[in-house]
Amino acid sequence: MSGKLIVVSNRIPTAATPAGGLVYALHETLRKTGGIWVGSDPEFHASPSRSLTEIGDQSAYRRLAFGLTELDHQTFYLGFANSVLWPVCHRRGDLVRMSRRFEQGYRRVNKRLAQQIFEVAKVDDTIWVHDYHFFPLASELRKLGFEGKIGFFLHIPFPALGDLGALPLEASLARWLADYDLVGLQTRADVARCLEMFRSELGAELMNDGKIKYGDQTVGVRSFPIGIDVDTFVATAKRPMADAKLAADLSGDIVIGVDRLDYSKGLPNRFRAFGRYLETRTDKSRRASLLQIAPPTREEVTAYQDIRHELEELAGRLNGENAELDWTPLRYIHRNIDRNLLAKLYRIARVGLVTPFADGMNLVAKEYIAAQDPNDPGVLVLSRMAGAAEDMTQALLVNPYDIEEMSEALTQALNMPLQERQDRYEACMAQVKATDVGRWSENYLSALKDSRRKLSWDSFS
Ligand code: GDG
Repeated sequence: MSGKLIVVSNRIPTAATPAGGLVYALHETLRKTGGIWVGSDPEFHASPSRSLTEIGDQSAYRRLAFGLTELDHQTFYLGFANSVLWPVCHRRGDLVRMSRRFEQGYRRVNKRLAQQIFEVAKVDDTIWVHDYHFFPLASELRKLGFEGKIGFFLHIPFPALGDLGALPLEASLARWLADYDLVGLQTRADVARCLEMFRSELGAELMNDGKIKYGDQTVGVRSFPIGIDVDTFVATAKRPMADAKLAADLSGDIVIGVDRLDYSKGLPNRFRAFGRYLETRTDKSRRASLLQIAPPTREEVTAYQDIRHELEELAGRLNGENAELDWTPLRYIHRNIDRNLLAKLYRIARVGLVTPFADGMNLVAKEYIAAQDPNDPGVLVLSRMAGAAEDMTQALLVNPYDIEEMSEALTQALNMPLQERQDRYEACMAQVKATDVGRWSENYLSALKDSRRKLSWDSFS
């Protein structure tokens, strides 16, 4: 890469070495390449300045923050990004909330951010834009005259053609994405949907090398399945739990679920399936318990308040009906748990239960596998609708709408012989290693480097 790398994501990490998969991977990438990370920092929300604000005293790369006004927060972030785009991409058109103000806010923030980035970008710089908050960013940068490379990576599912109808007419994903050099998606199924959109909405032509041709330009569309920082996670999970009392309290058959409390994650059906498992188990003396960690997210959006209430009611009922004086079948924790502890909890759990209705990839599935003891691994029960299921086919794949099937999968997982558990674990672990997040960012950036947006004349002959 000749110029510098500029990474754009919704939130910018404020800690010197950020914890957590994606953020950590981008940090590592920038640490090696140098460059700039641009993202929003709530500290600057009250009084956003016109230009980006330098934060921290990073040596390897710079961090530049943008602020959002309260109106931006309501319309761009809670509104268009999380009450229109998120539900559309997760096949929940029924949860879309429409408002012209949302759309205006989304455009305003993207336009302003493009201007702010344009002030610091040089033509040989490479800009890597992350996620649905910033679909129009390349279009806005091109309008300002930026001709350098701009890549996009979508972390969530690419919507089906039919679902795109729920977007306002002027919000054309096809036109927005056509201004990038490379559109990276999580799965091959996402790529197929994206190509179909380009073909049908822009009449774009699919070329032999997987690119699309639109006017005199081309756009690469490829899948780059994201993963985790495998070595660090394996090492963390292996270390013994410091709290001996906690370790003792967690003995027995633990089934674990870890998800932001989001309606896309299928939590109510997971609770129902666990309840069904408890009802149908033949050995009533066996006391499996479900440990569900579900930290809050986007609490100002009504749909998130609704899912929280639904889950609290289900949790109360499940424990009311099944608990014994000395046994609580469901432990539901609506708080953030420390990442090191999380790794160890995965390791002691006999089953990892990952049952979203729709999910770009789902890193929890990969974390659960990476945390297992290869000599005595637990079993991953994974929704077919998660991006992770495209390659992790040796997990116990389930339909997240089918309570009975999930309950049967739990029974199968809790009774699975060691050899089968090891075979499945090894197959899944091979996939987890193949998609290590360090390689993911290298692969993406090398594909972006090789991409070429403008068609040269000889391509027309
Ligand atoms: C989006 C896409 C895609 C969760 N609770 C706690 C906690 N977590 C961590 C997990 C995991 C991460 O959050 C969640 O990642 P997922 O991939 O499962 O889901 P999303 O947040 O929806 O992420 C998704 C991803 O982007 C990456 O491209 O895979 O499809 O929706 O790392 O461990 N971490 C800690 N405490 C918690 O309580 N420390």
